[in-house]
Amino acid sequence: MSHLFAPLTVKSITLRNRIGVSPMCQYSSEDGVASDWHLVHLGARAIGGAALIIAEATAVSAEGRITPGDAGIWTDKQVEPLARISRFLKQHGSVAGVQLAHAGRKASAARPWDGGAHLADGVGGWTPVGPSPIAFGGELNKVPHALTAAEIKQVQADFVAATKRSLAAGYEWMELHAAHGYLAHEFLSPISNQRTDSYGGSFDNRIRFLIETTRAVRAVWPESLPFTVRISCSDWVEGGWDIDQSVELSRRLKTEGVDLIDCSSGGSVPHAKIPLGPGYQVSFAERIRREAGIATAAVGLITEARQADDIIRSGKADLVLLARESLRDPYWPAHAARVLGEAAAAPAPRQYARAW
Ligand code: 536
Repeated sequence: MSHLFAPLTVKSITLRNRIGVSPMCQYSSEDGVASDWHLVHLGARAIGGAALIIAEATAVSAEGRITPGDAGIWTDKQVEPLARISRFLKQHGSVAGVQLAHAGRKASAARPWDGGAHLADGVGGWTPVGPSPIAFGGELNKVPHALTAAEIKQVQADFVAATKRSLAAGYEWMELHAAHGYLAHEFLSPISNQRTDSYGGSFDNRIRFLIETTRAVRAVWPESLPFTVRISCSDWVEGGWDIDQSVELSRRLKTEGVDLIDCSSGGSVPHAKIPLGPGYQVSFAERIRREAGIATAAVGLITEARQADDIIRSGKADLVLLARESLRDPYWPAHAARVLGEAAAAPAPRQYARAW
């Protein structure tokens, strides 16, 4: 028996295997409302056999969007189109996950196919917010408004309201986005957080925003459903956030009722030297799993069935998340099952049975 196709139970939810689709922005919403694109894109990956499908970064407020095309969950009209998608995913055996996000100082950007640079006010852009008035740099050169303590509370209230809507939309797996240089990560990293109040400076202060947000969201998200956090385990820059801090943060998050840490990296600075290569972030998932005693997901350049199976088999992570490989091959789980000699572990939908 492969390990990749062993079920995984987290709280009341059982995943049919260890393969998840990582959240990937589609920049294809209008006013944050999901479209038929999202149904087909995510639905295809449920048919392809993934156990968990985490929808793209979904903004808790309009100003928390990376681009005007981002998904959102700040108003009730956004719920039903998402509910339609989660019903479909569930019908086809997948668990529907949501990734709640606020882009912080990286907000107000053009879609990647429109160049990705910050949009000026008045031509679709707005003033982004962050812990400190420090621009990300490069093409994202807008100086963010530094959130006041009262504004921080409002953002956290937005996360709580978004969590209630996520439940109404039928999601059964929660991921808070605290990675990739977006708002929560901006508080964690000394590169973007130079506050002198209780949200900046010491490690305890820099993690305060995420810990408080986790606590507030956990209080309204059912105890019986999986609650997870994605972090960037390293900024890959001297003096930035790093894996040692990530291990300690993961221990604290565990005591807040977090069930799993999704271990990514990068995003704090435009020109980090990232040692890209197969499974380049897996060692972060391994360390956090071992040293913080919490379940982890591994993500990043995982493309081969045996590679994924080895990650699970050797206890480096509990779950693998595929991103770009899942775009190239929506049927990756079915193909991986065949490679591992377990075709029956990823059965075809009955409509496709004669082709499988
Ligand atoms: C990958 N990306 C992540 C995005 C959108 C753009 C691309 C997201 O989380 N919404 C990424 C990986 C590492 C660092 C930065 C960005």
